[in-house]
Amino acid sequence: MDFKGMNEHVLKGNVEEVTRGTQEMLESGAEPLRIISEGLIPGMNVVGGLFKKGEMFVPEVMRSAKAMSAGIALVRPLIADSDIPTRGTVLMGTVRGDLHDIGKNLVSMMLESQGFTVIDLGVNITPEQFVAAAEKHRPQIIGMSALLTTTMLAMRETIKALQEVNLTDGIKVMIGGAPVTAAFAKEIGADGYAPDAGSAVELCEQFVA
Ligand code: B1M
Repeated sequence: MDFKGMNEHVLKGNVEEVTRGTQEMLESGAEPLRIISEGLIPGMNVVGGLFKKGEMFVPEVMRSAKAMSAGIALVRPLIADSDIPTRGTVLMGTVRGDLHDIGKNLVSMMLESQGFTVIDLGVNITPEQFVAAAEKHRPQIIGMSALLTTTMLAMRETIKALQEVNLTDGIKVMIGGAPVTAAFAKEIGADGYAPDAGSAVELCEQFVA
């Protein structure tokens, strides 16, 4: 399989073919980083664009992300961590009281596919947990997701908690989730709001530019 074929299989969410193609490429001596940058990521780039235009939907995007992840899982052990170029670290979590994680996971997968390192804290993350993790990992970006009109209020508290220990000085805060709006982001002092996974990638790219 060539890189173009691999791009197509990622786009189609073909886990088996991406796995087979990655193995085949590794056996024929292809450089692991090239498999990621030329075989896997360009396919996911197309997915991101189509999703943003409403021409691809959540289940298909998840399938493509799974296919890409299957390839990356095979290549990753062959690459020293220091060799993997990262565009920045994003600390990600669903806020306190909220258990919805499908959108957050999708955003995380899209960010990883675009070269960001994502530290996913999971769901029901308290302001204190966000602060502790930010102190430990010193990310460039903190991402918060909320799907409930009640739990989105925890975003304000989390930002306050981060501000109290001066963590918002060097770290950008991105928020998202169905009930969240750009106006709400502005009101609570977030640095940005993304309505979907594609926009979240674009926003993070702007943050680290
Ligand atoms: Co719940 N739920 N749910 N739910 N659920 C909603 C959100 C709801 C709108 C359904 C409804 O009533 N019509 C409603 C919220 C009403 C409101 O507050 N306005 C609701 C409710 C009420 C509840 C419970 C309270 C129900 C109950 O128990 N009585 C309960 C709450 C549990 C809790 O969290 N404490 C509950 C539970 C659940 C399940 C566990 C059953 C399940 C979650 C499973 C899981 O996530 N693992 C669930 C689901 C699946 C939904 C719906 C049906 C689908 C959500 C989803 O995954 N969408 C949802 C109704 C709906 O939205 N149609 C609903 C797909 C996902 C890809 O989209 O999450 O919007 P979304 O993510 C998008 C963008 O928002 C954005 O990018 C993503 C990709 O484009 N985005 C970000 C998201 N996070 C981002 C972060 C970013 C940037 C962008 O930066 C950091």
